[in-house]
Amino acid sequence: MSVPAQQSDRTVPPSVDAVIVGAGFSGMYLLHKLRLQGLTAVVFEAGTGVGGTWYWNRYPGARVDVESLAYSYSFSEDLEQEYPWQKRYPTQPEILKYANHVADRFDLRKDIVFRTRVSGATWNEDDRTWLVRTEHEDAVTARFLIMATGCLSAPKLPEIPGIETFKGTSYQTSRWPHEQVDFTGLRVGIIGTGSSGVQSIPVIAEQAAELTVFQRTPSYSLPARNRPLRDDEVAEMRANYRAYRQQQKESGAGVPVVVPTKSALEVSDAERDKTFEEAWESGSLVNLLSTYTDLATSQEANDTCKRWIHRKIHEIVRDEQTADDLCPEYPFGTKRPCLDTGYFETFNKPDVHLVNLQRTPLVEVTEKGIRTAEREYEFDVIVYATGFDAMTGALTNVDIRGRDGLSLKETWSAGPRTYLGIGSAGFPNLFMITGPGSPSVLSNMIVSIEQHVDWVADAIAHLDHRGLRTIEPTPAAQDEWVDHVNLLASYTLYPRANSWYMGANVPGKTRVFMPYCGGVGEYRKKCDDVAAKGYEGFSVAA
Ligand code: NA7
Repeated sequence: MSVPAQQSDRTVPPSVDAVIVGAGFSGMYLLHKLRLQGLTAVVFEAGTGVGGTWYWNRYPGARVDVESLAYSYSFSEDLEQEYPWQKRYPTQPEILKYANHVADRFDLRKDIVFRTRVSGATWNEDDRTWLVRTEHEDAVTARFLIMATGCLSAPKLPEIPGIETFKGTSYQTSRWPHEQVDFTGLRVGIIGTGSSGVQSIPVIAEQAAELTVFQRTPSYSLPARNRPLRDDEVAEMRANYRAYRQQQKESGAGVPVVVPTKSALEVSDAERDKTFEEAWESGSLVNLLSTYTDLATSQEANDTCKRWIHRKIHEIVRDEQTADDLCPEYPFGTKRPCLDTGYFETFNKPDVHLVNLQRTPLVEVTEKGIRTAEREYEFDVIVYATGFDAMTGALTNVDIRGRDGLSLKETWSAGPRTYLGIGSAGFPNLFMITGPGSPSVLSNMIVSIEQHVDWVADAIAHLDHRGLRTIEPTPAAQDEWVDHVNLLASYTLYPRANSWYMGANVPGKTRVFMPYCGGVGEYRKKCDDVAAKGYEGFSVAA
């Protein structure tokens, strides 16, 4: 693995065609794609290396839950054919290695300015450019501003008093140190049981003398059944990659599955149990989510799956009360389900304890540890696995000012408003990669990223070929799209859970379902159709 560039000479060009914010999987592919189109671009990246999510989330056990052969770029057949994925579900270091490989292979680093956070951007109507500012006082003029900032990149600490008073060591999963953290012999408390908690808890429990898990909402989780990839399956995928990529593009979640044809309510209990068991054994989230046509839309159908998973949890976890506490009540799939390696089993260890915060609420962090309504727990280490200001946080944290000084943050105060999750009215030549209103987090992110990057690059080419200078959603098209996204969500059970999809994990954030839930295949058709009709719904001007 190459060492991420430590730029000694920070070269920031005064003017480029495109400023790209973020050097994760979106930013890297964007840079490559725009360069191929003959455009100049600079990427600003807050970290010291590429990889985005996979650069920051270094917590123990961090792992992707889409299979490596599917969670990888498709834009280069050579890359596809040569990259030696080893595991079905790679760990964070393995994915970061891939990101670094891509950066080297396509010589990306020379146009990436590391350790530099973009602080603001202002649209200048006179010369129709963005003026982009960074925390280091850089100022760059660009025709296009492209936010490749990721959906889960603005971390969220819990809103609990006293965090700063704790005298032990604190870690946040999404800002984990680059050095190895050793928990051996330590008393550890962890707050949060989303994916980051579910993945890290079994690993921390291996080392810690005692681990106490503070759970506000339990997660649905399936065993990942990770394993080394076999040579024959890699060879088969490589031989069929083009057809597979096409299936990904046409699928619901960017991962091809057998499309269900039956309602969960029209089959016998025995048949349903068998189907759920097979999906559970397969170690694939999408397999379980796609067992029946109506798991996402019918409470009754969903309840069958919920009850089945509750049974599984009770089979694994020996202590009855702990098992009860680990069983989620919201509909399966309406908060992001997890893939785990020994998560529920970890609660059978004598030195692992679960505190159900719904019964005994968290009161404060103290000098010594954590106090709940019942008692104080003493720790050497507290781990915050408390998630993100998802989907909008990384966008609204940058002071983006569009036409007439319009603030993106203020415009979105009652929930994000976009057209296709790509642009927002009042913000010309601003593009978002996997923005709210697109399938994004409900899909294999790399499939959605590539689709957006290709679409944005094509839109820029469309303008350039015609001597046009600006593109911006019309308010009418945006309103219609927002209504459509909301309507689709209203047909589902998603709004019934307090999830980060709904912004419900951030106090004060408007509760609205942010991703487009119609599937990546349908969504792609819509985007292609918009482009084919000369960017219908956008005003395009000279
Ligand atoms: P998540 O899934 O948002 O999980 C955060 C967890 O932290 C979740 O269990 C929260 O409970 C909990 N949390 C947050 N604030 C508090 C407070 N104040 N008190 C107690 N508990 C709290 O983030 P992750 O990093 O685990 O995963 C993010 C995504 O990464 C994941 O969905 C995958 O797509 C990969 P809550 O559920 O809000 O009650």
